[in-house]
Amino acid sequence: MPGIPAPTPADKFSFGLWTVDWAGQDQFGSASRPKFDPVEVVWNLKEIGAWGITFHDDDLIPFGSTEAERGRILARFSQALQESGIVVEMVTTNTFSHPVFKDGAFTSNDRRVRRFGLAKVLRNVDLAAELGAQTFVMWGGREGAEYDVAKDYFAALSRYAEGLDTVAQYIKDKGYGLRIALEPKPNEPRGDILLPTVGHALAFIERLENKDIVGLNPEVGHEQMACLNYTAGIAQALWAGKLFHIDLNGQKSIKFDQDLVFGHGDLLSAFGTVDLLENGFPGGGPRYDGPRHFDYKPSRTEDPAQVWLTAAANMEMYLLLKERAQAFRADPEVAAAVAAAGVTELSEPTLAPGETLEQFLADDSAYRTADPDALAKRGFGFVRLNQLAIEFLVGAR
Ligand code: GLT
Ligand code: MN
Ligand code: MN
Repeated sequence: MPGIPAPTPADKFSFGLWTVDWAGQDQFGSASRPKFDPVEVVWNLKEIGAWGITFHDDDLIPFGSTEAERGRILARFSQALQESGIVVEMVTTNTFSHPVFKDGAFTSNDRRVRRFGLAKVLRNVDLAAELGAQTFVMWGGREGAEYDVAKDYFAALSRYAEGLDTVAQYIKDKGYGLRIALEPKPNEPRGDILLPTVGHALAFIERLENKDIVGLNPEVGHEQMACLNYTAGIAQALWAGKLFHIDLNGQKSIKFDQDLVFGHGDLLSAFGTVDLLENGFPGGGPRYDGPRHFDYKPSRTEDPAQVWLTAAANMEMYLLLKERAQAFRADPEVAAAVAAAGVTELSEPTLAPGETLEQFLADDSAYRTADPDALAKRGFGFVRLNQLAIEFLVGAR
């Protein structure tokens, strides 16, 4: 077995400032450790082999800071970025913490709040562009409702689209090289959140005027909270040309958002995710080459020094799974099992090259003389193939 892999900047691992800097406050308890200085976070990330950092406006510049304070904080932070070589690949806006956003930002029933939220986001777009980010994530955690009678869902979706199109138009007008990535989540903090899953968000994007620069930032735990398959979700986003960014973490089944270390939830699913990200679709197709971004929370039980071990654990999990997924795909026995299972046969179009619908209907062998009972006799061997994957995953091969 290979040893513990060490991350390098080429792996493009990035972390949210709000992840390693989470002080452990939750619904039932106060902070269990102090917050770090953002400059210290930059240097610690550098130290453990990360490549990038991401943040919400308010993570770095406390809500309500004066212009002078904002300038001082940004100058200091930018200097640390420059000296360390850590890049800001993504920026996002906090439209969920301040009570003004208790009924959402873009979809609040209060129009004044919607205008405030939109202005806060546009201001942050400028900052994202200034720092050279490529992706602008929008997680609408407060865009939702607890009570169906309290929200006009048609109007809410219309206002959501209006807000997003306005931001996207602003990005285009300014000539910024940014793309918006929507982050779905089914619930928490709202009882129900709009755009709850990858599928809902993909369908919503199609209705936007500026859909060309709007895609997705799916998070492992958020799909799993909805009992969905993350790998299948990002696969569909890739198929649609909309996988702009990813949030990797761990979640154990349908419960509150756990934000565990990547791979510390459903390990087999994490293997499938890394296999797709690193090896692509078995029959070829679009690839994801963006940042491997971790959106997890160092458990409340960990002390400040242990926080960095938890951050390193995300990267280690990814690299271990990458090595295992590559070994799996390189194995001749696996290749034979993949072929026997028909996995690669699925890439072959159902109609022959140039075959017309008329010719197809005239082909008796397709239906009239076909023997479905004989076709049904084929065993696919999916279980054997999955067992092989697990043998690689646990290091038995
Ligand atoms: C918040 C949320 C995350 C999102 C962040 C981006 S904020 O921590 O739980 O999933 O990615 O806004
Ligand atoms: Mn989460
Ligand atoms: Mn996230």
